[in-house]
Amino acid sequence: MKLKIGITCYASVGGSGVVATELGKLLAEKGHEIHFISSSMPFRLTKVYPNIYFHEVDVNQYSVFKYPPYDLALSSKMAEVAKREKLDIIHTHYAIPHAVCGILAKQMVEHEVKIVTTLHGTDITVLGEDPSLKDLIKFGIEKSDAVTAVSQSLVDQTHHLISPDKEIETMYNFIDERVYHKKEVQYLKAEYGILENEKVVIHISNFRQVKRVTDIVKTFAIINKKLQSKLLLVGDGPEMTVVSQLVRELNLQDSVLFLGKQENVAELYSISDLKLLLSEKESFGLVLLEAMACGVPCIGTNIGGIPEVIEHEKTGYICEVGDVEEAASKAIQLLENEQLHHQMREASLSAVNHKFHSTEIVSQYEKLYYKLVQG
Ligand code: GMT
Repeated sequence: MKLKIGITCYASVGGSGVVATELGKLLAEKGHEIHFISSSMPFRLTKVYPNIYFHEVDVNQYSVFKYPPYDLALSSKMAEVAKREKLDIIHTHYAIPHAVCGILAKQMVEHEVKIVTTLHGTDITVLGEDPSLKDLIKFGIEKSDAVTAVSQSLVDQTHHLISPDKEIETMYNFIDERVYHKKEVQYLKAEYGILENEKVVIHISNFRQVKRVTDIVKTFAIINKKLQSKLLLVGDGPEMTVVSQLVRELNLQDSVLFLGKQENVAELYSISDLKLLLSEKESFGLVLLEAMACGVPCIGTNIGGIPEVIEHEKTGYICEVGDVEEAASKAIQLLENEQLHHQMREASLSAVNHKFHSTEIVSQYEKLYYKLVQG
């Protein structure tokens, strides 16, 4: 039996939107009918699929509204699509407002539609700390028919911070292996002015404070003293000014390349030797998986879901938050030892191909949907 599934996510750039869109695409490839319901077309939805539909939420700008009521417009659109298309499932990504909107929509629909909510991280670890939202998030979780979270750590944090009376299942994130793999683009090194023998360290993020990009620069400064190297900083965000100032202060302008937001990051990983993610909050760290799939070992911090993605001393290293000396020492150890680098590269590829393989994760979601629909 093929299912009709509505998916609501943040359509703009961001890990939760990426995972939701990739899930929709792979479910469509398995024959299910997918209806994206969101404010704009999910940015990864670049190809035509005959069984994927997009329903845009249009917000009424009526003058009596001080704030345009997006949440109500979304709930109403979810209900409209669910009724017309006879959806079996609405899968909402991110608790606020999506899960709550899904629950409202469910009540407006006459047939039985099941709400699945996936928690992605900041919806719990940041918004869950706001007393004005905590009970609403708890409501969204408890009233969903099933709830998943992208790491065991996020499951634990949700119970700790919100205490919902609900079972939450861990379903790891995944990537499309057809997109993320090592590509033969070594010529790019020369095009970026990187010497053949230079080691390349990469960081990709939205440059928010939680990502501690200044720690990335400080770590790289230590690496750069010991090894001929370049740092690729990919992405943009609020911390960019502070980061570029630090690069100047440390006199690293010739060794740090600011690449801004980039689409084809598999090419950039393909010329990289090491990935750094030194965040203070991170429920999973999708960028780690992207790097690992391209054969790049990672160093990350001992927080959130990162230790579930990087296996310490096997696929990379785990360091304490803020300990840039330790991160740099591990990086140097790894970059100087070709055999160790090869072992960690192979172990990373194997983790992506087994523990985090898209086929496995998508079938976990499918099983959950069938369990709900078939009772
Ligand atoms: O802060 C971000 O990186 C964006 C955020 C999002 O909503 O897309 O990412 C969260 O969800 C991703 C997909 O599940 C996870 O890989 C990120 O670790 C998580 N971010 C945080 O927990 C800070």
